[in-house]
Amino acid sequence: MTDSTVTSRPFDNVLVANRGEIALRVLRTCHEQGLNTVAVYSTPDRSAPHVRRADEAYHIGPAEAAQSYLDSEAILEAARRSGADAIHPGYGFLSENAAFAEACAEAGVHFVGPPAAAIRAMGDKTAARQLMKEAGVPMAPGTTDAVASTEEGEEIAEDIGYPVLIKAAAGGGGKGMRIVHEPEHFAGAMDRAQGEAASSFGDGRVFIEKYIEEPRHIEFQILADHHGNTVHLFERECSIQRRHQKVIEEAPSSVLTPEVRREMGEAAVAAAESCGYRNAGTVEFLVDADLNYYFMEMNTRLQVEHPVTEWVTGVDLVAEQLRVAQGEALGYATDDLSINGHAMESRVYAEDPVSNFLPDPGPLKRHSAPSGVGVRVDAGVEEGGEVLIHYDPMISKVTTWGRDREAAIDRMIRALDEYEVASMATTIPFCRFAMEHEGFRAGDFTTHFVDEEFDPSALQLEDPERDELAALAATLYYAETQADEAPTIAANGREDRSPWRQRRRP
Ligand code: MV4
Repeated sequence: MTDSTVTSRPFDNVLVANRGEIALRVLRTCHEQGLNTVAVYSTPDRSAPHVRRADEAYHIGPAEAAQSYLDSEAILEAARRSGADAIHPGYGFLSENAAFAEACAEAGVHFVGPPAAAIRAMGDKTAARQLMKEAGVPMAPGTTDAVASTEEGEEIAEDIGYPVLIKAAAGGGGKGMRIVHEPEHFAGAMDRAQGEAASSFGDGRVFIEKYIEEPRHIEFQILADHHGNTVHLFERECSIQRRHQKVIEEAPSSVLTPEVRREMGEAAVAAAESCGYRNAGTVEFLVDADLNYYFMEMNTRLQVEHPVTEWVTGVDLVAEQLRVAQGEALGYATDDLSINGHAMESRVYAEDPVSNFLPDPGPLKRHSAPSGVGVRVDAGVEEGGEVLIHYDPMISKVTTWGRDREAAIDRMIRALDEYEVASMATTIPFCRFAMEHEGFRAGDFTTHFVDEEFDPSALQLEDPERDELAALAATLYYAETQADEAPTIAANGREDRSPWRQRRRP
């Protein structure tokens, strides 16, 4: 059954409404498909790699995202001037903005993503839970409607049993969420949750869920075409998070049994079909120690961590998004796919793990990314470039593939050790800490890993100032001597060829 809405008209000119690594990622697949590409850029991004890499580029406004990458009019104007017949939103910015998806349709430009209705349905967490209930998708016990009063909320919490979570209906990603352990704290928590929801989302509605203790975050990649085919591409484990920001992801999860994987995959497909989903999306679940799984949210966009799924399935998710948006059928089912090996991803943020992951944006004086067999780096900045204060401080994503989880982890350690970044602190030492952490290596961890297992003092990093000096000294050193002298021998006996590496002292 083909959607009446879709008109199968191939693209030849795609505008990428984003910046950084995801813009480059989408441009690469477009160029591989011989498509003409259009970039948009804010003033400080004038000489950014994505601008140079696109066939043409349009300035859309000043640094502030609201006047540039979030300005749908400016982006649609660029589409009109470039004759773009499709817009790929990437992730973040306008990627989950239903009004933008509609504005694209009105402008006769394909929005490479789901229908506006699906974005809206999954954007409202109570509407999403209502649909999951009808679709029989397991959820944490709780309400599917907003709670009308504190009294009603207290009754429901009694029924569910403490601890409970009060969540914002318009929320997501942890914003507007309150854990309540005792009845006497409920009323206060409800007030604060409603207040925060109203201020953050302009919608003070909240709902209640049973609090799942020590959960893991496991999500399923979905692809749905306009011909009634919805498939899943297995799961990603994303439990290593700090303040609801993922730092390390992997595929597959080390804890799912084939049976639970099959069940969760079917639940994810049912979740997508329940809202008429099309294109690429992700269904997030919480999984407890007994492998009970509960629908949490559905992300209606391509995810940052999509490369780990690409590694283990061999599927280019952006290519599939473009094929689906051009009206093509997927042409395969989940059973035609299989998980090959294991993939790991480390997010390299310009953040200082020693000082509570404080952002550390600024000029990137030294940037030499690792490569080699089984290593992929999606970087959005380059040496001599800058990590701008206006946007997410992600420098790159390092993904490694191994025939099994241990091989992928050991390859990640090699890659992180090879990575040279100077003039700012990064999350590389934290990712290295995790890769060596006994519990992580054993696959025994939850969403509480960072809070419970990570103590910054364990890193004992070289101080950045000394690093800076070392980097400049090394630049001069190599310039003068071209490294023909014998290298210095570090404390662990290993040749310390370059002081740039932000590794932990042994
Ligand atoms: C939960 C939960 C426990 N029980 N819901 C956090 C953000 C949003 N994705 C939902 N989140 C949670 N919802 C119930 N019923 C725990 C979290 C949670 C969490 C989830 C995934 C990954 C990291 C997390 C960190 C804190 C809380």
